[in-house]
Amino acid sequence: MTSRRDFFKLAGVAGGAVAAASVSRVAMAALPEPVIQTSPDTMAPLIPNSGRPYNPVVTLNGWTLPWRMNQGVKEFHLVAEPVVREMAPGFKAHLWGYNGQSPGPTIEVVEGDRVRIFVTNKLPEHTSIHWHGQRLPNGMDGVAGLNQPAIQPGKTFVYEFVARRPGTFMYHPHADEMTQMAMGMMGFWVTHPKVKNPLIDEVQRDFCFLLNAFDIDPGSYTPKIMTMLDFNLWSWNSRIFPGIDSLNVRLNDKVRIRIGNLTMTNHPIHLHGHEFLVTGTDGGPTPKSTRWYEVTTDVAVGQMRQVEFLADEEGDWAFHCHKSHHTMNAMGHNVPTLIGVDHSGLSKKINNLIPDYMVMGERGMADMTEMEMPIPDNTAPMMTGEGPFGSVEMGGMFSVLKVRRDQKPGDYKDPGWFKHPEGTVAHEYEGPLSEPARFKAEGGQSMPRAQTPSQPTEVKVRKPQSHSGH
Ligand SMILES: [Cu+2]
Repeated sequence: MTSRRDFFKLAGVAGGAVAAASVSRVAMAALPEPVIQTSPDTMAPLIPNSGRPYNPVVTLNGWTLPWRMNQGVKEFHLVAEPVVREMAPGFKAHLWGYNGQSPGPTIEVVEGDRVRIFVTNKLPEHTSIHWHGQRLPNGMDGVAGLNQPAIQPGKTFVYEFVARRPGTFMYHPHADEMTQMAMGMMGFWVTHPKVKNPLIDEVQRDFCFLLNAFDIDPGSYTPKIMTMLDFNLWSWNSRIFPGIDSLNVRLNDKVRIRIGNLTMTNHPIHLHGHEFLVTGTDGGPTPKSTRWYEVTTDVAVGQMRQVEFLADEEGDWAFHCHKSHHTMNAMGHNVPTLIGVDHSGLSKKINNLIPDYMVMGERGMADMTEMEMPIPDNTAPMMTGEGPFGSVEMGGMFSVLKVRRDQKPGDYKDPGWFKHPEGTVAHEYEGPLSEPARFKAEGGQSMPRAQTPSQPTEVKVRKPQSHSGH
């Protein structure tokens, strides 16, 4: 496995002229060494060492792919391959992705750059890459069968085009898409402006992540690819809360967050404590006359939204999808509760037919030991995340924007929990309670009904049982 440092040495990316000069002409003629990254941590921004300068993005729980310059062309090497992604601490999923991870690394270039991307297929089936949103020659658009032959297993294809317009883009397969995207194959692409653009402000922090979703039964490792809507893991960059890193910024930083949606439903993304402007979509920067302040923006399927705000309120601010099912993890959704049901011996029999089969125990999860395997050791609690005041009771698409006065410029380290100034935290009221004053005509109506039913009707809210219908 090649580390990023090794790659820099090999490719002369960070080493500058000295290292580049030491790379032989033979090496330069070959394709760049692929860089593999398996850590799920948010990597520091990749400061460009060659080509035009720009303020790099930070990919939540992800990283940016290093490149090499080859006679003025930025060369990248993506490897489509099976990966193991830690979706949250203690929970690993067997996905497909690029260069060791799902999603793949972020690709960052500058408007006007000529880009050459080598794509090696190490999957068991053919693939292709579509560069979602880009202006490019038709034969580079990556729809297998339509624009190019599919990339067969073991083969490497080359894509080459000029990044013609600045903005936020995505990449994903356009071959057996349903399987490959359900397995986690996708990545982010940012094209920075070449010169100062009146519609693109300079920011101090620039974050990006993809919205994606998986259907992985508790205790198993591989997503079910046929699922259309009823996913049980709603993730940002294939991570679920509390596995999603916080977005750490300095007080009064101007912050940009770029969000792409490659799930099969929309996600109203909501930020606490601040108002933001939607400054860009897949089509590029939005005209200033179309911008207004919001605290939630809906990111529809296949869309990208870029939001910007001034982080001028200190604290730990929740940042999440506003669909409450999407801030929960697996378990409990369509998993039958068998407490009180006698199924003694049943799971053992089923296990002979389906080795990975699991049922919930009749007295609780402890009965799982009947199967001579541990209770599901590869799942995430439905709602979790220990905060400074107790459980946050969230999962899925949830994170925290941490705004701190003493966060150093360019420092993305987690500053820990916010220390609230004295007297600024909601607390229990301990004084005397008076009787609530109620309306005299409580329960009455402005216009009385002509006929009164003999029995009053009372309905009970039934807790939702599945995700279907959204
Ligand atoms: Cu959502």
